[in-house]
Amino acid sequence: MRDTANLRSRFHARFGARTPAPRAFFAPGRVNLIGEHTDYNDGFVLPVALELGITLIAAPRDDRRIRVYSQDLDQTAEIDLDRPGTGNSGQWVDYIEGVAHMVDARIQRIRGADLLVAGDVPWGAGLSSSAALEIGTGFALLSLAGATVDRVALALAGQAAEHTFVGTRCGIMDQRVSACARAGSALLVDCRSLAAEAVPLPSGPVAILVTDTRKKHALATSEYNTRRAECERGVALLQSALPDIRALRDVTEAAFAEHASLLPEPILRRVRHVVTENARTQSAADALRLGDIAAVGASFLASHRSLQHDYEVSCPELDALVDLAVAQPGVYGARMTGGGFGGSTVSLVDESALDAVMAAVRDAYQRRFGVEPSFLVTRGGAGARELDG
Ligand code: GAF
Repeated sequence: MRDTANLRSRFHARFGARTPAPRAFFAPGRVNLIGEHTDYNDGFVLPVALELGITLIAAPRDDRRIRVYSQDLDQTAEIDLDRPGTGNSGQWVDYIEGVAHMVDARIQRIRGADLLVAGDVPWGAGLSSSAALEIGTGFALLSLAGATVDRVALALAGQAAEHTFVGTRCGIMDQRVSACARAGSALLVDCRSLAAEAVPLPSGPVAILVTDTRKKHALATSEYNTRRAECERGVALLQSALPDIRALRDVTEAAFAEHASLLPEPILRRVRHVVTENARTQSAADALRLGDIAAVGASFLASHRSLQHDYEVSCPELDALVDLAVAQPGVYGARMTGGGFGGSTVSLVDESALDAVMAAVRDAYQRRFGVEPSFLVTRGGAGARELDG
């Protein structure tokens, strides 16, 4: 249970007592099971929301100012909704400023608020603390304005904030799952139509183990935007033979094999990753529906190799965690999760083997990199919501 009583008293200490009492909101981080770097190619993704995320204590104001206190950083910031924000300060407040302006401009005019934010999802671990901050803030501001939150519109506002106020041309996956996840399920999202289906996670003795390299994801923004541009270049080159394609989502594995000669390196490998990852994601979702965990696990490892060699977004720490995990008895598969260049891996592990797997991975990783990885197990959390007092 989140200690909202404690957070409320910290809110009072910072902003003064309020009547009516401030409200508490929560939005989760995520771990992606499979479908990496497919979202901005109009493809498929299969993320799971974590039980961890960002909690906000929020009270409305009579003006259009947002005052926000980050408990984790012990920093305060102020935003004026009537002044165009610029963002791109490289600070946490960019996410808040961005989503507040985007919600205000695109969904509904909102009023000012005093906010306290506190997170329990680690920053820089590739688990979407930033999307949780965007979605939690947007959800709180819309709720204070009396709106019934349109969760897909909120996810799009969060994505737009990240493009304009942060400078990452991200896809929709992180915001979509933080806004819309169902507890105990993965969310299969078609990132073109934005339609989503909750796919129940195995109820049997299989755990989703997240392992943090403790290497903060470096190069993430610049390399991320480069990959996205490479995919767009791939589409433009393939359109000379396939004029009807709009995105790499439209390229089948057969069409890719037929027209691969149109693509120079490294575009060829970038496109191959996206085309094969899209196919893997859909078959992994089918396997998950059937409870075929061995097949899901096999697709994890194929995904990782493709991200490692074709998309080139892995790093030695992520590769080591994957190789160490899949060498252990009871592990069905492992892969890097999220944007890459650091962050975390996700593994499917027999519950009875969990302790032994974590001990073996911890020891070997620490010997090699001089730092202990950290672990968490998720059963799939729910999307953004208001918390009871
Ligand atoms: C980051 C982005 F924010 C997502 O949109 C997605 O592209 C992911 O990297 C890679 O799959 O988390």
